[in-house]
Amino acid sequence: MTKARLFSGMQPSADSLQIGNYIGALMQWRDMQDAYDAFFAVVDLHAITVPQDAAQLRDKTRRTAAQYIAAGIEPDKSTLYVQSQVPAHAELAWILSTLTGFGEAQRMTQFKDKSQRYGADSSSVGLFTYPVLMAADILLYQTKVVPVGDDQKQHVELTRTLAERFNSRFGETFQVPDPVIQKETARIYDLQAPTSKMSKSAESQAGVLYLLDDINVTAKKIMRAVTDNDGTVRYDREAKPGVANLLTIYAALTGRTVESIEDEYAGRGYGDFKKGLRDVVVAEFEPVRARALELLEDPAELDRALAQNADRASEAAEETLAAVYERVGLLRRG
Ligand code: ATP
Ligand code: LTN
Repeated sequence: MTKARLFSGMQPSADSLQIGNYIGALMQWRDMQDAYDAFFAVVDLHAITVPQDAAQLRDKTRRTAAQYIAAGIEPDKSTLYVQSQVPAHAELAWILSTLTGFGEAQRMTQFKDKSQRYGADSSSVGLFTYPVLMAADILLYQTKVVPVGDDQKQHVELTRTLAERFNSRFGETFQVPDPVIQKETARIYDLQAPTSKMSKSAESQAGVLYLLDDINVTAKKIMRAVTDNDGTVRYDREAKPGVANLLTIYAALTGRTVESIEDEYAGRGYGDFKKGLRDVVVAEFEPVRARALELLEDPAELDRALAQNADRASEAAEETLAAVYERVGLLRRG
């Protein structure tokens, strides 16, 4: 039986991924890659919807790919590649943009958030059409399953709408994908501001646990995490967001229940709890960091693996794109 297709991606928007990307995305991708025919892209064309430095973008792209591999995404098993190396993404995005309503795109909340952050005048049309490119990513591969955080749910809904619209206008062409929304328990918050989502491009790095940080830096950030004055290790997202967040990380990395961790630290202070968490995070990160840095020492080899995977992706993508061109009525080159 052929496996169902899975697609997901991350933007190369920082030198290092953070623990939220690891728990909320990479760990799940790793677990799903056996059951699905999985495609994981480093979406550099999405990253340039906001200004990037050219040399840094290239570096961040390699670093992101190296961290995918170091976290257990296997390039021989999954198709792990760089989006811009498969031109079909941009080509399909153009066609889908002609089927997307202006108002429909305007309703996308991520655009509203980001354009507010950068100011309406310096927001590009590319930022506006970002979700259409994301739809192209997904639809090119006849994707069935799209694991994403809930912030991306609206984009996957738009993708479904565009697939259905194309299919009804031009004939059955695209698989209509289903989002697989990560559990709330996989959502990680900033250690210094535990009501804001942890983000790799956050302004302050003090509350962000980066995969590639020096282990001592990671340890310090954990020991300095914001808690409260109550002194009991208990999960209460509303009243004790700092402690709840640390418990979430602890449970996600160990596979233990929050209750068993609460029991273990009952009657002990936050210092002990943080030390325990520090040991868990350091043990998890150390090999991943070492492997990523090792991969980055040989960029030519990494580039070769990515190119091979891009060839595999192109093959699958071209099949869909040819069908699309045919149905839309673009004249084939003779
Ligand atoms: P940026 O700051 O560039 O927006 P980010 O760190 O918020 O980056 P994304 O690139 O938007 O992350 O997301 C990549 C993947 O990681 C997505 O699947 C997203 O749901 C997941 N993810 C990001 N941050 C978290 C978090 N704090 N908790 C859980 N999952 C997260
Ligand atoms: N927009 C997503 C990244 C992304 C993606 C995709 C995720 C681009 N294309 C296709 C799933 C499927 C983000 O910012 N997390």
